[in-house]
Amino acid sequence: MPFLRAAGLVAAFTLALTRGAVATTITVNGTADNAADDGICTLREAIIAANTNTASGAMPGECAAGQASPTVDTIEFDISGSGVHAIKPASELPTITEVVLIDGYTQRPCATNTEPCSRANTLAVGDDAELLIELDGTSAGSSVGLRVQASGCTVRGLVIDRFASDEIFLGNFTSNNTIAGNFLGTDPTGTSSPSTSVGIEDDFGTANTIGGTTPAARNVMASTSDQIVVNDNSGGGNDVVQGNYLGVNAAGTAALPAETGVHVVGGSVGNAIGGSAPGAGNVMGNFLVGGVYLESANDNVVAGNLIGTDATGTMVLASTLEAVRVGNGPACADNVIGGSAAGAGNVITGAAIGVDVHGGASGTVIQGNRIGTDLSGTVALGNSGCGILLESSSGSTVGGTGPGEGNVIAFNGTTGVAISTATGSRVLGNSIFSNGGLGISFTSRCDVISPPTMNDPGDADTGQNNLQNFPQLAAGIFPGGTSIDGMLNSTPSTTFRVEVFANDACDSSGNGEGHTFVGANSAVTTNASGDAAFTVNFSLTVAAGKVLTATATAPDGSTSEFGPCTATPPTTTTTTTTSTTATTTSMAPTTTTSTASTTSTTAATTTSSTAPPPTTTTTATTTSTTQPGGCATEPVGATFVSIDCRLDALIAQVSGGSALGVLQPKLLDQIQKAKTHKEKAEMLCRQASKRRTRRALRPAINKVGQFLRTLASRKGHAIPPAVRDGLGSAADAIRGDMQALQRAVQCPRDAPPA
Ligand SMILES: [Ca+2]
Ligand SMILES: [Ca+2]
Ligand SMILES: [Ca+2]
Repeated sequence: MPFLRAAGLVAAFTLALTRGAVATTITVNGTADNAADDGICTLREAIIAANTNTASGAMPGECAAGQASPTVDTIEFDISGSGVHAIKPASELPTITEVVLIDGYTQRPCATNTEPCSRANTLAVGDDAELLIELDGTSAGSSVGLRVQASGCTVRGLVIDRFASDEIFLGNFTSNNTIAGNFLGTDPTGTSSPSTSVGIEDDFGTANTIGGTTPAARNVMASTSDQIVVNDNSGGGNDVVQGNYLGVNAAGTAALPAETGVHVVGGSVGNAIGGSAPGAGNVMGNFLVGGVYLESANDNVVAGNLIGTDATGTMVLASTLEAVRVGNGPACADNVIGGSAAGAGNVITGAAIGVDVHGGASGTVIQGNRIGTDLSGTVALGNSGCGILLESSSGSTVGGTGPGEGNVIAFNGTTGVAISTATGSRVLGNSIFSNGGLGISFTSRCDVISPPTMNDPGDADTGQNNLQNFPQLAAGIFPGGTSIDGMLNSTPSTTFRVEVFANDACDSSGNGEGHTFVGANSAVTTNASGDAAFTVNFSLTVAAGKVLTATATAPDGSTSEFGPCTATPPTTTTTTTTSTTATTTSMAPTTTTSTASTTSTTAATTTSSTAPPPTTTTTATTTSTTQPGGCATEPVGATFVSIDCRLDALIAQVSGGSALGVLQPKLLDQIQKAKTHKEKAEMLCRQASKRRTRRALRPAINKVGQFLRTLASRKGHAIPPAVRDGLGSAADAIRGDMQALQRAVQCPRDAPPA
């Protein structure tokens, strides 16, 4: 039965019928590799018979003569005996030069199935194909398994392994070939890989199909090299790679070796790696360099794939540097990772960096993916470092403003979207949450959590995304509703897009992530001083209790980091602090000098019936000040929680402090650095390193000291006294509590989980 799925083959077959030619079936009936008139039709003889349209000999059992192209000859198998039959060529088999269908599924009988006992996969998840013909390259020298130098061919139902060069090579200017339903580089059961070579090299081919959307079309492939190389520097392309299992066993449950899943090189254009249709996605369970590596390749689409997981997309199998790599070479433009259509998003995990765009890549579009989660977007499958790293590249788009364009970027170890040296990188409409560090960060480091990049007045600074300033939302607890006001200071007389996101809680950095996109204002225009007051109206009602964050995007596409969270409302998880006088409920800034007995115990729950943990009590003379807004209800004391909240409030005050004049950026920088050092100390405490925590608190205390000295300086006296005193007393109280904490801290008890 000819294999009719490939359009080119249908055309050839139809043409053959109209000419009245009868397609020849050439039946291989032995595993030998010779060519002799001995009554055995070997695979070597069969390929020659199909190529030359000449019988291999006169004796019964020899290969029949093929028909001239475009008639499609069929090579079938009927080798006596049960089980897997290994054909071990002693040298490379003849190059296939005329259209042919090689069908391993014709072999019979076998032990486990009724006839036809060799059969294609029937499973949507996993692969139960029964393959009984193995081409084993052990004795073939530096050979290719099957070299195809014809168009419209189909190779299916074979195991091809252990060839030194490629298992299958699709030669120059071939087209419309289909390689489907094979195990390449694996053993016949698809449970291990004995191979070290490229699985399929598609060299300058056009419109070749590797796999397909049906279960029967799936190839299972593994080896220590690239699985599929699409190399089209002579203008080929438009190849389709779908439904395959790459670097994963046939069951789809365990990693097998792979250097890359699919490696597209040489200016190859318009290839589809997966797709949005059911069954189109490939599973790339494991890879050393990348599940997909687009190198000097343009206009390719990578969609619907499970990259780094098992075949269910719920378990991480890979553990490598990059899951998707885009870049290198002179041209790597306009590639699309994911897409807005249903089913177009990829699951991307199992790496230190989910997607790495680098090497001068331009116009890369990353949309609709799950980067660090399963397909539902809720189960944590985080990459160990960044979700996305945008290195030397330009004009990338992460997410978008249309339906389905946003990515979920969550549970990654450090930064959600790291922008290293890239310019004009849009990050819009995504759901970014529960990453270890910032949601968006101007950083080149994916191995560490980087601190927020501070705004500069007028935003004249340069760097990745021009170090775009972030917006500042109205301070205080968001009361719930459908809009919020804010301020942006950036390039004068320029129109920005401000996006607002709702979150359950503030990121530990204070500059949040963005869980749920709630609204945008694309007409935020700065005045000649670079200032713009804005209102963002939401597309939905946001409940009280959410904290909000915002980004700004410049006309060239450069998106900022997330700005500071609005203040966090009081939570039911209380922080207990014994304090004699420091707790006040006034909303107005008040200063109370007291001898506060502070303790380092935290996070006692009201329902606990066990005795509280032993506390270390220290007595410190501090000047405690309640903060306006969000910290009004926070207990004041020497705890990370309290200090964090009060630092946030102070940062908010300084950020919006037009009365601070020329000192504003300096003061902001000092207090933000204090916060950054505090974060580091808190993180170290969380890691139970008390000694390092205490040491890390020192620069935090020093920065607050610098802040106080700046306020007290000659220039500081230009600040209205009420403002200066308010800031000074708040900072002094924070410093006192930091010092108390430094003396008495207990780790990790004093640092609740981030
Ligand atoms: Ca023979
Ligand atoms: Ca022929
Ligand atoms: Ca800036």
